[in-house]
Order: sequence, then structure tokens, then C-alpha cells
Amino acid sequence: HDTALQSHFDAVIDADGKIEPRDWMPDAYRKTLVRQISQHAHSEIVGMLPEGNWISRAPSLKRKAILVAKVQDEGGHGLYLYSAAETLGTSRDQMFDALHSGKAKYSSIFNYPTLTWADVGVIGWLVDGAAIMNQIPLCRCSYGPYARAMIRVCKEESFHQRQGFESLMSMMQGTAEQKAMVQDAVNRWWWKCLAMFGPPDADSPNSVQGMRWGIKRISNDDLRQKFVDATVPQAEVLGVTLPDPDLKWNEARGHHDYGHIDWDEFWSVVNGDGPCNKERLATRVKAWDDGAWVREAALAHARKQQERRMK
Ligand code: FAQ
Repeated sequence: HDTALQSHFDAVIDADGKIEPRDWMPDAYRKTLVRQISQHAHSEIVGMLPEGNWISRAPSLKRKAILVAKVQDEGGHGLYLYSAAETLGTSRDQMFDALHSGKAKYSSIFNYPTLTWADVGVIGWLVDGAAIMNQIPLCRCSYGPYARAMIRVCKEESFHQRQGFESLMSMMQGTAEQKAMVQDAVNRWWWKCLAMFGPPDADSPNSVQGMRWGIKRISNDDLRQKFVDATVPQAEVLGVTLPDPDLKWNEARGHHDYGHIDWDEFWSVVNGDGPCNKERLATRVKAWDDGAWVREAALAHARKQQERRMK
């Protein structure tokens, strides 16, 4: 029986079809998806913190309204992604527990501090830019609920990327201090954004199976290269320098060459030792604890409603 189910699953994958929650799937496929989707959800939720930090200090009403909308979008992305993971049989409580106990991963990028207002623009331009590059192929992921969630997420990320670029563009037309602030933020974020795509293909244990299952469509290194190639001309338009002396066009490859990424730093951040890991986790745990009364009240209300209906 299981072999028939397995061959049906393989046939759907080979035909580039979609697997839906009601369909049989191998345990390892389910586990990989729960791992990736829940990590992705946690990244959106923790990703609200670095920029959220600047809502009360935005330089104008317009910038504040944009930033509030963006941070709320990230919260929404987290919620659809938790729902997508729930269709695989993992409860939201289990996922929150994994995040709050430090067992679950979330993107390394959110463990760095946002030191100036220019960081908010650079996060939009580069962090959301990298996120879109990674998420566009996920719209074609073999698992239906994840692929469908990604369509709306990508549209919203595209607004996030543009608002970041536009904010930096206006700072680059400002004073010498504003221009220096943008350049400093680009210098601090550039290499961290390249690491967001994950380890080099040769050191990426989940890639081969992820590609075989149609979860991953483009490899970590290929996405990183696409991101570099897309960003270089944008940096020229902005008038900033990307902090890599080895960054140059390679005519033979038809791509930009770039320098060495510090993978030791990446792994130390992934393993909990980045500049803000403890602070980010503590903030999430506090928000969860402080919200306990809301959850309890909602449950009590639901119970009362149910009792009334039973009478
Ligand atoms: N940070 O074998 P691989 C956003 C882990 S965008 C931390 O290559 P895989 C939007 C990886 O989990 C950011 N850990 O793994 C936003 C694995 O460990 P595990 C979120 C990382 O899964 C913008 C190990 O290293 N986007 O939030 C990272 O095939 C602005 C080996 O790696 C997504 O999550 C990293 N950067 O490929 C919000 C997209 N990279 O799980 C607010 C969905 C790798 O075995 C503001 N995820 N690791 O213990 C993916 O596409 C994939 O999971 C990859 C990793 C590409 C991230």
C-alpha cells in the first residue's frame, strides 16, 4: 500500500504538480516543510523587532505611516506561514514553544542591531530585496499552501523593497551627514545580506533533497549570485559603494565576482552568539508572557459562548 502511495507522490513531484494537506506524503517531506515554513514564520515575527525599534523615532509622519504598515505586513506574513505549517499537523503552540525555548532557528539577519534611521532604509532595500529573491521561486514550491502564501507575501515584500530604496534615495539627495549615514548602513549590512541565502551549496545539507522535492527551486549560491547581479546597478543609481574590493563584473561568466563571506561569523550567529540573539529572544518571550491574559480572556469568552449555545 505504502509503495503505491509513494509512487503516486513521486509522480506528482516529477510532473511538477502540487501536494495538498489531504494528500499522502513521506514523513521526511512533511518534516522538512515544517522545519522550513516554521523557521520562515519565526523570521517574519522576529524580523518585526529591528525595524519596530524605529517606529517611535521615524523622521516624519509619512515615514512613520510607511514603517508601521511594513512592520504589520511582516506580522501578517508570520501568521499565514504558521497557518501553512499547521496544515502539516504541527500546532502553533508547538512552534511558539520551539521559538521561545531557543530550539527553533530564524534568519541570522535579524540578530544585528539597527543603529541609525538609514538602517531602516537599508533593511527595506537589501534585506527585503534578498528575501524576495529567495521567495519568488518558493511561489512554485511543490507544497500548495506554502506556494500560495508566498504569492501575497512577495507582493508585499516588493512594496517593502521599494519603500526602502526610495527612503535611501531621498537621504542620498540630502546633506553630507545623511549620505555618510546611508553608506555606513550599507557597509554594515551588505555581507550579512549575502549570508541570508544560507551556506554555500557544497555545505548545505538540505539542498539536494529540497531540490528533488521541488521545495527549493534555485540553489543558495545561484540565488546569492542573482541578488549580487541585481543589486550592483541599484547601488550605482543610489550613489553608494558596496563594501567589497573584489566585487567586479566577470565578462566570461556573465556575472559579478564577489569576495569571501565570513561563514564562521554566520554559524556563530545561527548558533545563538550574534550581537542581538539574546535580546531578540527575550523580547519575544516577554511579549508572549505579557499577552497571556489576552489568550486566557479569549478562551474564557469562547467557553462562555459555547455554554450559552448548549443551553
Ligand atoms: N539564518 O541546508 P541549508 C524575511 C540554516 S526573509 C539562519 O541550506 P535549507 C522577510 C538552515 O535552516 C528571511 N539559519 O538549509 C523579512 C539549516 O539548519 P536546519 C526568512 C540559516 O533550509 C524582511 C542549515 O542552516 N526567509 O523574514 C540560514 O535548505 C525584512 C543548513 O542550511 C526564509 O526563511 C540563515 N540565513 O536552506 C522580515 C525563506 N540559512 O534547519 C522582516 C525560507 C541557512 O537544518 C524584515 N527558507 N540556515 O537546522 C529557505 O528558503 C531555506 O530554509 C534557506 C536555507 C535558503 C534559508
